[in-house]
Amino acid sequence: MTEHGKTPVTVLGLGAMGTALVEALLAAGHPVTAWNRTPGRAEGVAAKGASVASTVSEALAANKIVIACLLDYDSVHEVLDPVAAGLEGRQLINLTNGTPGQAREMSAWAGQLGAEYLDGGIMAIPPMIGTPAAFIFYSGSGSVLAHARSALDTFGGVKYLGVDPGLAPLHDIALLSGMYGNFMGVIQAFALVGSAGVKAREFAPLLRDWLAAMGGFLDRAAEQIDDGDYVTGVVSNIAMQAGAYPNLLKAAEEQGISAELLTPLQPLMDKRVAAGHGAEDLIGVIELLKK
Ligand code: FVH
Repeated sequence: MTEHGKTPVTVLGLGAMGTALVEALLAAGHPVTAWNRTPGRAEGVAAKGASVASTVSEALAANKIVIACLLDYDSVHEVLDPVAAGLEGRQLINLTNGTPGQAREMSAWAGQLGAEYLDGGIMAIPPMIGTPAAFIFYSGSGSVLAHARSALDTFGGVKYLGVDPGLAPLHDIALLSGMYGNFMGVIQAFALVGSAGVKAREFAPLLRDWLAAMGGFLDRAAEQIDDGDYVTGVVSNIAMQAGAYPNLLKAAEEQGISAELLTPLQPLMDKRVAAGHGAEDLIGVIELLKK
């Protein structure tokens, strides 16, 4: 810690996100040592006060807290494997997007090298870093979180999920799954009305209001899942929905639009109905996803 109570941090990776993280740290007064594979990308943060390490070893030696924000876990290993001994005594915080399995593997690997490990899933795009809209899921070593807390607070909200390092990427990927599912429906809706010459700008308010109204189903779905009861109080059962859903596919075909974003749901609905669950809510399909 500096005489001003600021925690010094090393950041590996100066892509769009790594740069935003460094800028947030610098703005809050934390000394930063940064390293990037392509040295030219460090010029911007150097001008703002970061020390630039010319090698990964130098970056690791500079500070106890080491944040990695690289493209993927393979690139983290590519960067750290050749200098693995330098991780001894370090607190590695990996904010690179990955899977729960990758996070658990990296935690075990870091542990064998004498490093503590905290994984993180960033729920923000680079311009959101440092604003109240950003938050990051963390899981793994609670003592790393405690030690690095003032630095991590500069990025946005901190949501700690427990000691299993896989929990942060699990929650990250779950939120992204919800987001991409939403995107798929939105893309399909715009394509469909667009095929009839309706301007996207004209249609957007209708879609926004409709999705906001439908968003209310989420808490009810959570109750049904936790209670394992997909029948009580059902208004629009899956048998009815499975019967109407082909119209979404046919309408796309009629309009000359691909229905490939929508097609996977139909066989799941049909399967659930065929298994005698036609009186249930659509959410019962979740049972078919469990392997
Ligand atoms: N940007 C976003 O909107 C999302 C928001 C949520 C979190 N993601 C994840 O954050 C990680 C970094 O993303 P990024 O936006 O910084 O990505 P890029 O701008 O493409 O920068 C990639 C950095 O990784 C370095 N790199 C790639 N491969 C290697 C390698 N084999 N060895 C060493 N470094 C490597 C790259 O270096 P360079 O190309 O400049 O030399 C950049 O520093 C990511 O997991 C997102 O999923 C971002």
